[in-house]
Amino acid sequence: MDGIILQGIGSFYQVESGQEVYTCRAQKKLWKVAAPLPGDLVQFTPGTGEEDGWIEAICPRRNALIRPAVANVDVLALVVAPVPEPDLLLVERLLLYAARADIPPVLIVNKEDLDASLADRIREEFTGSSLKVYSVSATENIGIDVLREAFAGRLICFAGQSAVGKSSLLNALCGLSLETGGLSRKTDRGRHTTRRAELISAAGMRIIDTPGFSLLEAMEMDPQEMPDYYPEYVSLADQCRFQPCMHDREPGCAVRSAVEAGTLGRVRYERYRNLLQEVRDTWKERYR
Ligand SMILES: Nc1nc2c(ncn2[C@@H]2O[C@H](COP(=O)(O)OP(=O)(O)OP(=O)(O)O)[C@@H](O)[C@H]2O)c(=O)[nH]1
Ligand SMILES: [Mg+2]
Ligand SMILES: [Zn+2]
Repeated sequence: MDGIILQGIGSFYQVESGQEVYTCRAQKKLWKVAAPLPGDLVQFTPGTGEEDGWIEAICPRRNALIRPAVANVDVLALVVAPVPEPDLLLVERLLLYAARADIPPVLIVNKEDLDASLADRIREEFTGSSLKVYSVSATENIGIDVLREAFAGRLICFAGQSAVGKSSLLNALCGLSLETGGLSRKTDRGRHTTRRAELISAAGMRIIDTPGFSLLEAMEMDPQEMPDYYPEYVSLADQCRFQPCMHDREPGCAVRSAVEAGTLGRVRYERYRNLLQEVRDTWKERYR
């Protein structure tokens, strides 16, 4: 039978097919290629009561991410909020991962009720980029209809720090009551309420809720690729004096001129340069 993996729990996987959810194990030969992920389309034989069901094959993936570990998503929805303190460098890294995996991203600024200015601040940082920024509140039901419309019929993956409200958004969107958690009083960080990535189909939407995280390992990639993952830089690149241009310190760089002129966001550009430096350092370390 054909199905889609909803989640993995230890060595068991929940596979949805039609209206049913089956519990299956994965054959070792699959593991050798890649661990099965939520969003994977699979062929499986359901269990019989006494015997476990088995996943026999994973269909070729359209795309996959390492963090969060998911496959075949249509949109990566990055969630931030005024509390916990937003980590926009984390957002920038996730955008880079998404671009590299060829997954279109959107940004959801949740908890609008606590600070309505955060979304505008972020929009300004992304001046000149086509990143869609939604301003919403999961608990006050602000902007949820707009999201529902944008998400209909697509597989959405939520990602972001713990306690920004990913599960709360899912609840608001689909009328569910997944567990949500507050902030730890000691650290002002999230409590990591969601423990594993889970694909949920409800109310005509398919959303993967994922556990919050705050760190990403340094990206291992050829620094030359970096400018390709910033769409608004790609469209200016042929106007740069040097070809190819890394938009770093090269004289006559059209991207830097646009930042100086205010048509591209300065804060994002600064994060780009910092990430570029990091990618270069990691690459050098590896090929020393
Ligand atoms: N004021 C306000 N609080 C919200 C909003 N949305 C969520 N919260 C609160 O934020 C806290 C964290 O929400 P969760 O939905 O558990 O956050 P999460 O991103 O799923 O967190 P992890 O599962 O730990 O990654 C809870 O106390 C929610 O009630 C909002 O729009 N406004
Ligand atoms: Mg959660
Ligand atoms: Zn340039």
